[in-house]
Amino acid sequence: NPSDCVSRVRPPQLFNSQNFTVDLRMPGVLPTEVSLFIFYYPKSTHSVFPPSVDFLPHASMDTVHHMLLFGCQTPVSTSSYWDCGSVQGTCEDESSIMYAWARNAPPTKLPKDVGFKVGRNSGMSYFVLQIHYGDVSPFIAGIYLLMSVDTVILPGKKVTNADVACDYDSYPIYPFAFRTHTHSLGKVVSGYRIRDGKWSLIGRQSPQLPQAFYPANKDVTVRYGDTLAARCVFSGEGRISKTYIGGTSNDEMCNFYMMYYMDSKHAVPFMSCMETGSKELFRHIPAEANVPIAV
Ligand code: IYT
Ligand code: CU
Ligand code: CU
Repeated sequence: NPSDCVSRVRPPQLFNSQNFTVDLRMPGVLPTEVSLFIFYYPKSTHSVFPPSVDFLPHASMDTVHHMLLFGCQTPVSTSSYWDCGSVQGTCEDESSIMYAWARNAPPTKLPKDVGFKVGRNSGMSYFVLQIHYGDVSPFIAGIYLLMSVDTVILPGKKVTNADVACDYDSYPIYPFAFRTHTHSLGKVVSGYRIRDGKWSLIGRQSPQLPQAFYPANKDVTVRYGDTLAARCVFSGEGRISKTYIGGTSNDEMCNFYMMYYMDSKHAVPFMSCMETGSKELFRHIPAEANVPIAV
């Protein structure tokens, strides 16, 4: 189904001589799993292909797993290349596989003086080269925000914890940076992954220090079934009335941001958690989460 393909404009290539070299480069093309390239072969019926074919991969092509060359009369698209996801749209009419290159196999040479009939009148005016990429795993970054929506800080009370936790139910993420945010009453904010009851620190910082992104604990990755949790420790000292979550500087906020990367196939650019963590769960939070960071 060609409409599933993203076609990109690139001038078609015409081959006029018996011997030719095709230099296939894909500037600015992020390889998806399958890409198709089209070549028009206008020569007369009696041309044969391939006279001799070699596949010389460029350094940037080392993700290519295999390539299939089809010959046909009517390609599904006449723009010169398109990405097809898993769709194998090549030709409207019947296509013939003419050649295959595999990553770890040397190109097959046809016997001497043997070739495929191609060109005008042969039913094979077009070549469509299908490239299957092997390990295509660009990563996409995203933000996971844990925030409290219901914390109330009592005036004069030395310690109030804002606890937030959610079950993680998406594809694996790899946190690499974290940022904390409170207003003036926040003493320390910590973020954790809980797996099989074990708490692992992703990051811990004073929100009174510059609220930049700091490096996260790289060993802690997050996958389906884990729980993400954050605690903000506040002090109500100096206040004469209750402090609520809100937008002004007299209000408070409890935010733990996690910057992560994840496989682009499942990329989710933003996720958040606003659930109040249960007392029972937070009974097991490591003691460090309660230790204010001196500024
Ligand atoms: C109530 C609260 O905690 N607000 C935070 C987090 C937040 C950010 C965004 C909540 C929502 C958002 O759409 I964007 I809903 C808050 O405002 N944090 C600030 C802003 O992100 C600038 C901060 O500095 O972290
Ligand atoms: Cu393959
Ligand atoms: Cu704020």
